[in-house]
Amino acid sequence: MIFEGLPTTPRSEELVDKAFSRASRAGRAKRGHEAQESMLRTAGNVLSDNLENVVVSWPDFGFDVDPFYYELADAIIDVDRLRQALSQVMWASRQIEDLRDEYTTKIRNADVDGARKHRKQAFARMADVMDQISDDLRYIGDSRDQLKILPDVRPDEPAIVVAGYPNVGKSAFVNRVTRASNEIAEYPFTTKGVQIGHFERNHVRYQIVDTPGLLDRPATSATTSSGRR
Ligand SMILES: Nc1nc2c(ncn2[C@@H]2O[C@H](COP(=O)(O)OP(=O)(O)OP(=O)(O)O)[C@@H](O)[C@H]2O)c(=O)[nH]1
Ligand SMILES: [Mg+2]
Repeated sequence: MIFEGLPTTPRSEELVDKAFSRASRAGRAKRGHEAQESMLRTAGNVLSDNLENVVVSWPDFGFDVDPFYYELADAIIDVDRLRQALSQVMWASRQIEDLRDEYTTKIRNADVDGARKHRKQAFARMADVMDQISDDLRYIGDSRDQLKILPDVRPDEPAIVVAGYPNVGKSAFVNRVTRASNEIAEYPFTTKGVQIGHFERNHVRYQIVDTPGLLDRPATSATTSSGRR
């Protein structure tokens, strides 16, 4: 499934902590200008690399995402908002690289005291960029957590959806025609999520989808019903 392998998304503060602590370790190994430059490059690289990794771990919604998964994702999260967040994070990654390069030059052209001031100013500006994308990173992380658990439906294979009233034997039927062992019980609302099984007939692979029982009333009253036939 296209969203299955998405890695966890770091938070802004988490990345800033990681970048600045790596930077101070790098700085301790050196003296004077070299220490400041090394700190700056380390922090800049950690931030820009991690941000870029967040963005490239996602498929391109314009090209790589099948319309089925695009619509499914859009029913759960706001795909436009997600794409905006991803482009903001890419922007931030570039912005931090620019700051790294701009301040590297400044450090090289300054005296030792000035070099330290420039490095501090660069860190403050990087932290500011990270602050500006903290909501975007959070939105990307939440989206990832929700999309990652979508069922593995192949848009190019025929699918049969078994839907109906609770406790009528949907799961029992799906288990009989596939090798699935979905939970079967003598009370309603046994099946909670969507389960996918497969069978083959005349060399065609079919997907068969077991679903939770449906009632023609809202789910809130369904879950409070007594559960006896
Ligand atoms: N007599 C009889 N009982 C069946 C048959 N199929 C299923 N059952 C029983 O009906 C009960 C419900 O079966 P499930 O397969 O869990 O029903 P379901 O539609 O998946 O139920 P939910 O997931 O809760 O909506 C179980 O006790 C099954 O053993 C059948 O063909 N005949
Ligand atoms: Mg069931």
